[in-house]
Amino acid sequence: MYHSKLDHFPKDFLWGSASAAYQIEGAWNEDGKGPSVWDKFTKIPGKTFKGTNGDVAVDHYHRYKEDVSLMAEMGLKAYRFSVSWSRIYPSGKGKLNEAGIQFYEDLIDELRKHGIEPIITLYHWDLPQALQDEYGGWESRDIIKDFDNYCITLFERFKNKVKYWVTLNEQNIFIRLGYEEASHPPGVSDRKRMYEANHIANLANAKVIQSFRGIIPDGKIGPSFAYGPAYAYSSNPEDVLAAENAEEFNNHWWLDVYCWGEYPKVAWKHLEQRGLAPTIEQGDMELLKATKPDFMGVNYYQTATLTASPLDEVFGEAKENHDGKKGNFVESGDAGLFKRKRNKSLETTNWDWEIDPVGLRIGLRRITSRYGLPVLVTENGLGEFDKLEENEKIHDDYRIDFIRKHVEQLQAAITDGVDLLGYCTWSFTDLLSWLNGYQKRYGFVYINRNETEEKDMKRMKKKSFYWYKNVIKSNGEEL
Ligand code: BGP
Repeated sequence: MYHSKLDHFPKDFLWGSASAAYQIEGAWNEDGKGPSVWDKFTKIPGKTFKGTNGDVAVDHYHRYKEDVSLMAEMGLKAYRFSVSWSRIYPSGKGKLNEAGIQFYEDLIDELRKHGIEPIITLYHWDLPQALQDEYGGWESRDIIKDFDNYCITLFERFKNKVKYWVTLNEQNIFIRLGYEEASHPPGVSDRKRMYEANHIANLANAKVIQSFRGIIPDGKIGPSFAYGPAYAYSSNPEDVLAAENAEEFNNHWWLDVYCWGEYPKVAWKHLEQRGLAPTIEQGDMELLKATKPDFMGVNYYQTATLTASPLDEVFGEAKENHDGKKGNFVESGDAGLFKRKRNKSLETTNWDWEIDPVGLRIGLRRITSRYGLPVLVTENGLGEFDKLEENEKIHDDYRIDFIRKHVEQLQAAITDGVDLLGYCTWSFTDLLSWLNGYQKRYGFVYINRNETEEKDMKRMKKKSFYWYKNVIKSNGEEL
């Protein structure tokens, strides 16, 4: 669809940026914080790039005022950050750690002081280790009440200060990588357990939305979903069907539950026949049906292009690119359903992620057509090597180009009819990439550290900082 004239971005559009506690805060054991599953997992040899962890990260815990003042200088309208559950409840439940919650209150006040809208993510993967040890974390229904209690604590404390809330960050990623691919904690590879844990996470998500309604009736809440819209590799109907399979199993499997309280029929039948469908207890579906998010949070990085896969297909071991050496793509998939192919129309980053701005528009439109909900882009950005040049200059024109092309597609999507609340880039400062160390940089602000040396962690504004500042100032008119 081409438009002869584009709509303007809405006046109150949330031009933002995002982060996650474990990736920026550091202070992993300070002021009463308990350990999280990531504190433990990253210490197991061979799990992360060069053994990196978030013990110190980019020291945001001690430098948050400096970071917020940079946000203010940029004119940021919104900042999405996550709360570390084990700072609030060091053992996941029980006694509240006042120093932990105070840190977030101070951060929120600092943001508000500068007119920046806080968007809180309640869970960005750093589960209290105590709950993993006690009952297996997401594999036990006990987590539903503990997560609810932790969220209620935050709702009560910040109900007059925070309007926008994100429940679970990328449930589809932390569940799949944690329970199928074993590359995230708890490092399990068992599909049955994955689908069970996922169902429990769905229930926890629904439960906190229910609690939220009673405490912050005029607030807005929704999950952040890692949406990779599926394309058919060719116009061969078998490939089109493969792409539909991928939408069903990789996307609707989560989105339908969030928005409609239902599992998609085709995927359910397939999993049930294989003994993989989750256990549904009395009252589960009623709870899922009773809650609906106010918006769909979308983390968008790339699309997926699929071809048909026969039942007896055997896939080579998927080798992930964690070192930024291009060309590691291995075809992977689900035998009988789909196989992922390289999309020949798209360029890739050095980490082999396909760059596809139009895919963002397609994803936003699919959500709008299927669910009719407003959308908040909660993450989008480019992880690249950056070069610190003379006089502390970082010429990240490739990042500007990436974000510009995505923002153009946002405007096209708005013109198409998508109700878009805002756009949070990933990320504001450079930070720790879970499995890729510090060299895969995403920020507008360079942090002077690398995998092996913490250095002075000086904050330096990249070229993209000034560019995004002007995008915000012109409300998206000057790209
Ligand atoms: C998303 C996560 C973020 C962030 C981002 C970039 O999946 O929600 O926390 O890490 O991806 O990913 P990576 O760090 O692997 O490049």
